[in-house]
This record gives sequence, structure tokens and C-alpha cells, in this order.
Amino acid sequence: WAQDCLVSNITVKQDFDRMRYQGTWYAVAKKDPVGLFLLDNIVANYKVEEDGTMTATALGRVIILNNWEMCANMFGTFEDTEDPAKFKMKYWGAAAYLQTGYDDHWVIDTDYDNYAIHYSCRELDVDGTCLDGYSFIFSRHPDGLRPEDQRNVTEKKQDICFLGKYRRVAHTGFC
Ligand code: ODT
Repeated sequence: WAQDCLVSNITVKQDFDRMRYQGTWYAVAKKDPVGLFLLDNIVANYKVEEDGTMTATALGRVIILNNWEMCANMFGTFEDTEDPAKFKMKYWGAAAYLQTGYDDHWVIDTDYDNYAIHYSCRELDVDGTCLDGYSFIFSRHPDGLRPEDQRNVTEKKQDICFLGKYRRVAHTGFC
């Protein structure tokens, strides 16, 4: 079986349950996009609003204007699509000089209690593979993934064609 790496063939979490996904997730690894933004100390907090809309906040260390280091306070609202695990994320920062954008936000896999694999392709290549994308590996535990989840996470990194492209995300208490 050879992987074709077509974005349209990437599978996401079946019957994604946004209620169970709520709460705090610590980024333990990240595949960066072009124009890298969040560096480390990245923590996301998801919530389902009373009308059912999923929203999130994220904190993370960033460097803006070339050498100003700060903790970015980011907000996102999620638009539903026909697939419950695929969203469009509109995001912005607490301050005007932070990044804004509109990205795909797919939940590739999660067990809700320990790990999650996020995926976003920003730019499709002409052949249908991802030209520019990013991905977060999240854990419910600030010290990282449980050993029993690592195999599955590695498998999923391969499924989304990002295996070998991740870096570890440090948590030093900066944010
Ligand atoms: O860091 C990068 O290089 C790309 C990521 C930029 C998007 C950051 C915006 C976060 C908005 C708040 C939402 C929180 C949910 C986060 C989950 C994962 C990815 C953003």
C-alpha cells in the first residue's frame, strides 16, 4: 500500500464529539506552516457555546516584529462543515498586531481523554497534495503523551504525510 498524500483522501475522526473535545489541550509537537507563528508554550482551550458553536482560545509564545517576544492570546470560532470533524477556523489575536486568518481545522484522531491530532492544509498543490500546512499533536497531560498513545500518533502523522516534520513543543511556563 502506497500513500498518495492527497488531502482529499485524509481520513478524520469518525463521529467527532465536540462536547467531549472541550477543555484544555497542551501542544506537545507541531509541524509548522510557512510563516511560522506559535513557537512553544502552546495551550488550547476548546468550548462549545450554548448555541452549539465550537470556539477556542490559544496561548503561545510568538516573536513579532522580528525580535519582540511575547505571549499571544488568540481566539477562534469554528464553522461547521458536512463532516463533524472538519471545521473552518476563523482566528484573531487579542492585539491587532497578532495574526488573523481563516484555516481548515480537522481533527484527525482523538480519544478525548489523552491525545488529539489536528491537521490544517492552508494551500493545496496542483497535484492535490498539501503544499503548505500545519499540525498540532495535543495531549491532555502537560508532560506529554502517554507511552501507549505514541504508536497510534506516529501512525496518524504518517497518514497525513507529515511524519518526520514535527518538532517538540516546549512548556517552560512562559505563557
Ligand atoms: O502557529 C502557526 O504557525 C499556525 C497556527 C496559527 C493559528 C493560531 C490561532 C489559534 C486560534 C485559537 C484557537 C485555538 C485552537 C487551536 C488549535 C489548533 C490550531 C490552531
